[in-house]
Order: sequence, then structure tokens, then C-alpha cells
Amino acid sequence: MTRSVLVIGAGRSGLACALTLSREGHHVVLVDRSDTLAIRERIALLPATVDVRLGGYPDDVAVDALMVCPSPGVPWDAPELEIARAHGVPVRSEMDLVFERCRARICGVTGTNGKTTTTALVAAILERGGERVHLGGNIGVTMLDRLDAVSDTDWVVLELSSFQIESVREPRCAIACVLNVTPDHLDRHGDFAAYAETKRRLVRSALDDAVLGFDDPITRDMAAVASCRVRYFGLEPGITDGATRSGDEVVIDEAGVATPVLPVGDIPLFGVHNLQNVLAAVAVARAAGVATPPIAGAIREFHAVPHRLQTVRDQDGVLWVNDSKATNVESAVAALRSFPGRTIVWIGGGKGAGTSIEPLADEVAARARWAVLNGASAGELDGALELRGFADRTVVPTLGDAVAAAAQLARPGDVVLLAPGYKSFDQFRDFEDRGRTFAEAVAHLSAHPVSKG
Ligand code: UMA
Ligand code: ADP
Repeated sequence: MTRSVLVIGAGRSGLACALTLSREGHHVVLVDRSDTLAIRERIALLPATVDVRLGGYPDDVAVDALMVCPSPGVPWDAPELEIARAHGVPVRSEMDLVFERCRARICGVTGTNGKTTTTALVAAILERGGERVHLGGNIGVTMLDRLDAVSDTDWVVLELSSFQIESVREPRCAIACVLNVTPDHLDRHGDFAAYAETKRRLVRSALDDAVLGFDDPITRDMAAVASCRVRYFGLEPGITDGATRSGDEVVIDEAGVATPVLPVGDIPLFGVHNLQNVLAAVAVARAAGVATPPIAGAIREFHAVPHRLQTVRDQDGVLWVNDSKATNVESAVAALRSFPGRTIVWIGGGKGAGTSIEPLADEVAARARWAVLNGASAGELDGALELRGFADRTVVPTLGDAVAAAAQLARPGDVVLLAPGYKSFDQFRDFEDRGRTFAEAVAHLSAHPVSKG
């Protein structure tokens, strides 16, 4: 009897695995715990030979398989994977197969926050520098099913989540970049040490260059496990090899020589955290051998990635900003710090992930003119702000209500900032769904001018 390859999860990653492995002649069984219209539409793209089973699977689903490929959303210690391992069935993920098969140089970018922005920027800079680039990974585009188009001299630029890194046996990147590590996804990884270790693995396996955040003590100390050249990026003094800020300039420091790249004021992104992301991309680009002019050119032309401090309306003196991707405390804090000199009407709340919200409540109390709270965590935030004596707050059930309330509250000079600090799953499919809902609700406000009070 031919043994099948079992793919778990009919999302983007699972589909790429099923498609690639079935093209290679394997009999593929694809299972998913859910059975939805969206999944049925997706699986219609697969060859009829793939055996799809939706709506659940038993824990011992993989015991007879030749190999099992779980999607990133399947916990790495899920019962079905532990049982498979106990039966000697190899557990391999899409990203594991990418690292095994890819013959081009891989640049991997990870970190708690800033991955997508930095990865997109790195790809734009490398392209501007004349390289052929394939962008993929956690950024939302699979890579395994596109490897046929990759040649040895290309660059594969991957955004890597902690879920993806933990599933790769040897995450060997020519350039590995770790931006920062703060508590996130603890519901999945168990504790902070285990979560940080997933990021550290990328540095351990890096081949040529590790590019590490200097301003974060955890990423700075990852140099200790690198067996390649270490470049740093950051704003704190002390960087001798990497990218930093000197006065009003972004500079590359190499062997004691500082080369100016572009004025900080030319960076078309809000926030100090985005300056850090730019510095990371500059250090990575230098490691890849890109000259200074294309680095500066690509940065000047870069646009905020949708749902990351993206301006969705600038009217009547009020700036409406969509930072729906602020799904954890640090990213929301960074967003609140991104508009010095302007007053902020903050829209926050969503589904919690087991981390402390105290730093977020402190930042809101210090920086917001008004807080509009919605979603599953509205009560929790309301209580935390009450404790801080911050009275200028409104609690509403949904994001739509929050936009309506913010429109009433907004005054010329305000930034209305959606930076929830929480996951979106209480009201939405994902953060993109939440960001789109926000942008649409804001667009519909056009008939209702903001109050001038
Ligand atoms: N499923 C099961 N059993 C499980 C878990 C999930 O059957 O135990 C099924 C679900 O019912 C669903 C499918 O698996 O139908 C979804 O799989 P998935 O959650 O792994 O999602 P994909 O669409 O395959 O997308 C994955 C990444 N998702 C996650 O890591 C949760 C995407 O990152 C990534 O862009 C994509 O692969 C391509 O590489 C998204 C993400 O949210 C953006 N990442 C997290 C983050 O950024 O914080 C880590
Ligand atoms: P990721 O892919 O790691 O989630 P994104 O670039 O999508 O990173 O940004 C996610 C969120 O974090 C956005 O709200 C963004 O404004 C914020 N952010 C981006 N870079 C940083 C950073 N270096 N530190 C803190 N927050 C950041």
C-alpha cells in the first residue's frame, strides 16, 4: 500500500504543501478541523488527486503517514504531531521544506514587531540594488510552491514567525535578522524564554551575517550564539559595525568609517520604531552588498505596509491612522509614541493573548486625549485606565461604534489612532479584516464633518 503524505490545515501554507507534494507524485491527504465556504473555495484550486477531509480529524490521524506537514497554526506539540513522532512519522513544515530545498541565498527576518515592514523594505532595497528577489513567508505569501522559479543567484527574503522557525530543523540563512523580542504568543510557546529561543535559533544557524537589534538587550546578547559576522542596528550609542543614526542622518558604520545614507527626515514612515526598522533594513542591505544610493532611493519611495500606521484619511485637520496590526502591547505603545506634538484619540481593545497590559495602560494615560475602548477586552482596559485616574474614556461594543464615537470626539489637530494592542479575533477574521472595517467606516464618515469644539 502507498503511504500518503498528510497535510494538516487547508490555509495558505497547507495548500502550498499539498500542491507541491502532489505535483511531486505523492498521494496527499489534506485535513482541516474546520469546514467553511472559504476553505472549500481554496481547495477547489487543488488537483482532484488530493484527498481532502474537512470538519475534523482524530488525534491519531498521522500514524500511517509517510510524512506529516502541519500548517503554522497547528501547535508544534499538538497531540496529532506527538503521536506521529511516537510512531516514527517525520513531521516537516512548509518552511522546513523550503530551507531544505532552496538553493538561493536566504535572508530571514524575525522579531516580535516590525517583521513585515522590515522584510518588505529589505526586498525593495535589494531589488533596487539590481538583485532578483523572491519575497515570502509569514508576510502572507507561501514560498514552497514558488521554488521552481528561484535560481541560485537570487535572494529569497523571508519573514519568519516564531511558529515557522520552531518548525525548521536547520534554519540556515545567509543573513539572519532579529529585530526585537518582547512577550507575545505566550499562549502558544508556554513562556517567554521558549519564545525568545525560537528567535535565537535563527542566529545560531546564520551562515554569513547576523543583523541584531542593539536597543533590545535580548537581541543584542544573541551575538553570543552567532558563528558568523554580527552587524547591529539601533539608536543607542556604541554600534561600530552596522546602521545607526548620527545627528539627522542614517549612517552605515563599517570598520570605524561612517557613511551617510539619507536624512532621517526623508523616511516616509511614522515613529521611532519605524526608524529602527529602516536601520535594520539598511544593515541587512549592506550585508547583502547593496551600495548606498539604491538603499536611500528605495527607502525614500517606500510606502507604509497596509494596516501598519497607514494614513486612511487626512481631513478637517484630523488624521485617521490604521494600525490594526498593533496586535500586542509593544506595537500599540510604539504607535502611541509616533505622533509627538499631536493629540491622540486612541481606539483600542480586542482579544487578549495572556500578556500584561500595564505598559499599554500607562502609555494611553500619558499620551491619549481620549480613549475609545471596544471589543472583548474593553472592560479590562476600562478598569486599568480607571486605576490610573484617566477619566476621558468611552466604552462601546464594536469597532464600528468606536469610529462613530471617535468622529464625535475628534477636533482639528487630533490623530485618531486605531492601534488596538490586542488580537482581532473577538470581532474579526484577522487584523486585515479589522483594518479594512476601520478604513471603510472612516470613509463613510465623509458626510459628517468632525466637531470643531
Ligand atoms: N487548522 C487546523 N488545525 C489546527 C490549526 C489550524 O486544521 O490545529 C486549520 C484551520 O482551520 C485553517 C488552517 O489550518 O483552515 C489555517 O492554517 P494557518 O493558521 O497555519 O494559516 P495559513 O493560512 O496557512 O497561514 C500561515 C500563517 N499563519 C499562522 O502562522 C497562524 C500566516 O501568518 C502566513 O502568512 C502563511 O502561513 C504563509 O506563510 C499569518 C499570522 O497570523 C499572517 N502569523 C502570526 C503572526 O504574524 O502573528 C504568527
Ligand atoms: P510584524 O510583521 O512583526 O507584526 P509589522 O511591520 O507588521 O510587524 O508591524 C506590526 C505592528 O508593530 C504595527 O502596529 C507596527 O506599527 C508596529 N511596529 C512595527 N515595527 C515595530 C518595532 N520595531 N517595534 C515596535 N512596534 C513596531
